[in-house]
Amino acid sequence: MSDPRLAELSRRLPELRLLTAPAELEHYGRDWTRRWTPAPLAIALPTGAQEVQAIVRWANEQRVAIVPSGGRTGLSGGAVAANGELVLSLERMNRVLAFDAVDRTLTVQPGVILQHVHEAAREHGLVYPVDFAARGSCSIGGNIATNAGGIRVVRYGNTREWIAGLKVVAGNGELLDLNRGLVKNSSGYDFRQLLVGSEGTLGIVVEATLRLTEPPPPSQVMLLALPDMDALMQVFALFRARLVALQAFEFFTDVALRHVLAHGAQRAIDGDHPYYVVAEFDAADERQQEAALAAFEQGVTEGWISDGVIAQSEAQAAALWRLREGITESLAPRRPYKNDVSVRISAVPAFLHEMQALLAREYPRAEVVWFGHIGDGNLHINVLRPDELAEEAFIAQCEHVTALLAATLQRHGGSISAEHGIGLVKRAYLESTRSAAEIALMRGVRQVFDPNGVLNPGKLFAPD
Ligand code: 2HG
Ligand code: ZN
Repeated sequence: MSDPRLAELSRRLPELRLLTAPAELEHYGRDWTRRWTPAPLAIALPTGAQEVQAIVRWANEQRVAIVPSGGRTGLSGGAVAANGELVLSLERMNRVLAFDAVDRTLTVQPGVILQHVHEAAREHGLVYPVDFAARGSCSIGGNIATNAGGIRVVRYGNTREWIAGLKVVAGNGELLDLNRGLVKNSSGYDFRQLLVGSEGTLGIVVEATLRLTEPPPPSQVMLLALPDMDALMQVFALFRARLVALQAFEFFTDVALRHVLAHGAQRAIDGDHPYYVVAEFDAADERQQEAALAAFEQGVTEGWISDGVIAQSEAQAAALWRLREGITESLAPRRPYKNDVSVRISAVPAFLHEMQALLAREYPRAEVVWFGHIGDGNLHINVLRPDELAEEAFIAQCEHVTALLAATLQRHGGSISAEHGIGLVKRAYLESTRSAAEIALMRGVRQVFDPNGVLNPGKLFAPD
């Protein structure tokens, strides 16, 4: 190790795996944003909490910044290391540690892939219900750091709802055991919840105890074609009122459909329709199935639904889901500029109209793809760079539009980040969602947890 700081780290932790080869720095230094050039100092791959603690203590002494790193599927630059940071990858801390049948909890290390959490829960006849398209590569630690949402929030809420306890190495090197799986704990500030969504700026999760629940009853998946934007929330209200229980209510536009079909998905409804919805709902018995059909027919009669199909098998259900879940991957080669915004569900119709007008005016040439978790008030906007525009000019244009979008969101009481986090991408717009007083308190909290600012500096808010 030619760098004396790394030599000192190796001296203290001779067993610690450290990587410094250029290909590894490149690989671990970026997430899915692909906007920054990775330039970490090195990659550390600890195998346990004590090693993480020793690394954080070393970082405080040597004043080296740490970027905690999971599956790096983030879309906000939260795991980017572009300034000589040590990437602390949790991928070797990937064991399921314990299941407790009485508490109905699963205790895992932070590097466990979400899909493995799902599988481990299922082995015990239960489910961990937070789910989204990156399940095969994102890690539970990253999910916690961003309070990940996904496709079943309508029914189950965000990651935060499912965290019974966390072990965390704070920025000052202390190991904290937060909430210990307690259902009731009225003993002051809940640091466990403070850590959820803190984007690696307060502490590093070294163990998580997750709540599990009963598997949902058998469900059905429906794809609907809608004639206009207003129909989205009309159908949502109808389905929520008439169906026994919605598990998911997702939407995408004809533009999104075009991309996902070009990427290999199968068309399920003929004709041109501007909006589509994938809905999944409990359909345990005939009564529930009939209720769904009746809701569908009412939507058709009202003129809110133009066409629809119900999956007749698991394979068909998966094919319908692919139309929604495949969108991000189908756009990835174009490296879209992304917004991930939310408003209260009741504010969606008014916000959508303003947003549509704004995007049409500001992006006369760029292709704009909308989709997302409309049932949670969460919209994803992916803007594709027109060929004639250079990357830098394109980003500048998108930043300008994002500032306008942030102002629109502020008027509607919304958020500039619904579920992807602020990271590097959205830190300039934090003030549109959080007040100056809140941000001052956030900075104060960070100062207490991480007095030397070694954890993920520059993410969430600009360095002091
Ligand atoms: C999704 O809902 C993800 O599919 C990704 O949150 C959204 O690519 C995006 O903008
Ligand atoms: Zn999403």
